[in-house]
Amino acid sequence: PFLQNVLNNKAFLDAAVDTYFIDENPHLFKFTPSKNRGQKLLKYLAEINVNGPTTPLVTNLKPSKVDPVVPPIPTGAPPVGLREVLKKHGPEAFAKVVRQRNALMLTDTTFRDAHQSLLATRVRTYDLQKIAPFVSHNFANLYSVENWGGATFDVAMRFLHECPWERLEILRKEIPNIPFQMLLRGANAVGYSSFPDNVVYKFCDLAVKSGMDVFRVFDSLNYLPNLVVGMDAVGKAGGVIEAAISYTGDVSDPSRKKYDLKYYMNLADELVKAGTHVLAIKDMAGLLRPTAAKILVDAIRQRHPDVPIHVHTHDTSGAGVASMLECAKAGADVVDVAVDSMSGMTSQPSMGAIVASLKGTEKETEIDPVAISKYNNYWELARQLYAPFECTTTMKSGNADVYTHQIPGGQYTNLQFQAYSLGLGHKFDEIKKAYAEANEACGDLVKVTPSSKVVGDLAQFMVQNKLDKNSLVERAEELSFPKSVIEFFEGQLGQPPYGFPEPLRSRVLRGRKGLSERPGASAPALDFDKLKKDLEEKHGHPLRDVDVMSSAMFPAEFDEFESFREMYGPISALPTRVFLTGMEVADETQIDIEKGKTLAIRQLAFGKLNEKGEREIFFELNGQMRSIFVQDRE
Ligand code: 3PY
Ligand code: ZN
Repeated sequence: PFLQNVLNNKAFLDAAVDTYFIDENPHLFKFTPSKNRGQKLLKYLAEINVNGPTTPLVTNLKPSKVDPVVPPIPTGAPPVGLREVLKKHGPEAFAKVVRQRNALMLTDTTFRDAHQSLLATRVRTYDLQKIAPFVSHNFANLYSVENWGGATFDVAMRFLHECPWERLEILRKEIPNIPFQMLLRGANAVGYSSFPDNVVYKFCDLAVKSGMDVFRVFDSLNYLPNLVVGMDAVGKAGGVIEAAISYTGDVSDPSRKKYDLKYYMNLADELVKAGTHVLAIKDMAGLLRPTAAKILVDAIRQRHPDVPIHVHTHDTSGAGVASMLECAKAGADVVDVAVDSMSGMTSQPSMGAIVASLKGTEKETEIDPVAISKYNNYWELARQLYAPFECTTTMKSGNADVYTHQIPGGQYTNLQFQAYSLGLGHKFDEIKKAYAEANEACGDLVKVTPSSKVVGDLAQFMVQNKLDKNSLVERAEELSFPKSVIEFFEGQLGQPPYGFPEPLRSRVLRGRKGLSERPGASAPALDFDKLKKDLEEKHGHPLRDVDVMSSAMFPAEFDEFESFREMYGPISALPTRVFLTGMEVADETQIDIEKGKTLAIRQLAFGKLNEKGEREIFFELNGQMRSIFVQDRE
């Protein structure tokens, strides 16, 4: 850069300079320090080579050697999408347009919930960015692309060593036309417990500024005060409020006393009254059978004719497509789907199947099946890169048991995997039964992050201690319960709709008084300026507000992410196979670290262990030989 700057300078070229040139043109001599990114990446690759993946791989399957192929993308601007209405006329106008459409609209969850449910949330920005322009050009009629929130936020930092905000910003550039959607855990934002209110408000504000549009706001107990904090924060930030009814039980079963139609109608009324722009039914475990879907959507449609209804489900039982078709018939405006090769089982129902099923009907979607097929091919191959995280190593099919145990999609694959990896695969059935009993012991809860963890932890505790729901209550005073269970009974998650079960609560609390109001209400506001100053001091460079927000929610994870990036450079630019499992001798890879700057890396050799317990790994970096010493921790 130095020579280019100088040699292009007119005064210099005209030789009209003397020794004052340097004094008069100091800007020409300011160099950006070499960031040494190539060397850092080599260090990362050498580290994996010697000591194995830095990201824990869940199974021993290897990433496929075949790279996903991006279908051709037209040049020029993508077609206008629904986002234009939102940006020009605001959320109310957006909701009106959605409600007026005849076609069933779709949200594509492939970028978020599908891989959260099937691949342990591990899909990287790298692979999302590549296919994003295709989505922008071919699916401009989508209601939204769900690509953020839920578990993606912390998993990005924790396991992928990438910044969640950068993901959002990058995708926004690639997809300017389609609304983006995220999952907001109410007063927990994208965390696992309540934050001070000012954190939730600022989070939503930054999210909108970074490109987020539609916020599905839920609470794991359907606790209205928690929901309202999230809704209000979204509204103030200028986002679309999509308040969610988290669905459990079975409204088609008249013998059930809890979570009946009256319960849901009442909640729907409250959410509409609190100003939701769109009403979501969030069926996180896939419990909404087709008959129940019809009853519930019908009833809400009648009562709130002007409010768009958006339904989310998981296909765990295999009845997801059937349920979504019933929703469409009953007057839902939008349903969630995932591209075929990322759909089914604990993920969302298939986009291709729903589009095909509605062809020629009143609700025919405006999505092109040929484009779906191309999109599907990309994901079929991309999914194979994430083979180490495949839920299908243990889960081979859908399973209608879900109607009994009610375990949400992502948690089901986690629990099943845990059981298998402990050699307890044959006991998984017992864990599912315990989950159902633990749920009853807690008073029959809505189960979704984080209440699902309470029930899951209690289930495992019951299996370990050979307890059923009766002996659990009998022995409660002497048991040392998991932390999440104690916090639930303390009221740290909020108040469950049918109250806390007694005498279990008193026995768990042992004389302490639980909270009876919103947990975040009493939390002191967070001082962002101070946090920013402290963090900049700690990490030795300026930070953005979004970084400070990441730290506000996940302090330890943010610190680790920062140090990791400092040490290993732009690893988010590595192709996924290389990122996960590194290179082998003679492998070559091209890495675009910024526009117009590519590094070519070839691994040359893997050295013997020296007397210091290190190995020397040899690479070629843009034609030059480099070597890295790594301590072998074996
Ligand atoms: C999450 O909170 O991450 C969920 O996906 C809940 O369904
Ligand atoms: Zn979900």
